[in-house]
Amino acid sequence: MTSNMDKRKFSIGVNEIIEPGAIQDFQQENMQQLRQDGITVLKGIFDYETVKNARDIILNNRSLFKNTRPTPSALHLAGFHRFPELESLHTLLTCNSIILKFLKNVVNGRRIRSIGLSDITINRSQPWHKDLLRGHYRTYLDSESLDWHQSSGSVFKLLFYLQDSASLKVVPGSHLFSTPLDDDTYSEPDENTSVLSIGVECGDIAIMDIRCSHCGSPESTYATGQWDNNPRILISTAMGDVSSRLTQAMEVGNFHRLMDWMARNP
Ligand SMILES: O=C(O)CCC(=O)C(=O)O
Ligand SMILES: [Fe+2]
Repeated sequence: MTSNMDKRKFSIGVNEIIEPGAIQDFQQENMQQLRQDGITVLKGIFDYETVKNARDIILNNRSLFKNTRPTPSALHLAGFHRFPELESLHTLLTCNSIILKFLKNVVNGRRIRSIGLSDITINRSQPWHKDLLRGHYRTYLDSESLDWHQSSGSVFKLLFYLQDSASLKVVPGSHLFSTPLDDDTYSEPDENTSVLSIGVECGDIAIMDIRCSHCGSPESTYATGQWDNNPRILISTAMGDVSSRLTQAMEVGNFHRLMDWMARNP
């Protein structure tokens, strides 16, 4: 881990250090950003010990992961919440009171739940895409479930980087551009599109509308072996409004995609 991270002091749960009224403001600003750009960052949700512990658990269970990229140190486990060794890392996100309170506000007070779309990646590159079901799986999303005009959104990705990171790039507002899901090239920005780089410090949680176009690091970042000994780790999962058609459609389609991922990576 970076020395920068070692030096950081956390006094978080945010609840303990911010007045109740101020929490509202903090969430209000994040909520507006999520609606407008399709992404926001909740600062300092987890402390250093929690991040360090999560890294240790993941690195001690590397045998559960699959190498699905050219770089030998690149590892991925789809549906990690199903493994007892890693399940506590899922509930860390899905049961966190600040994250839950925020998401509940975003969906106008309705109940939210996770949908089975969870991943842990280690040193793994990620080209431009949306987290919606794409390619062959896009047929699970019909016009009733996927509404590009609904600014508030109903399914969100929670991204927990286990080190300071600036790998994530998004096209702000792209959650509201109707985009074909046949092929990820439609999600790539052209030279006239502005791209936002999302910097996070370890302990922060990025919350992204799953309709938002985004990418992570290129393969070249990891190919040199520079991160072999101090790997870059990302935990993510998705949560959605229980009453939303998109929540249901994503859950069904992702289940089939996950079964295919397992068949490809026995
Ligand atoms: O590697 C990154 O920063 C992006 C990861 C990503 O696309 C995702 O978790 O959905
Ligand atoms: Fe993604």
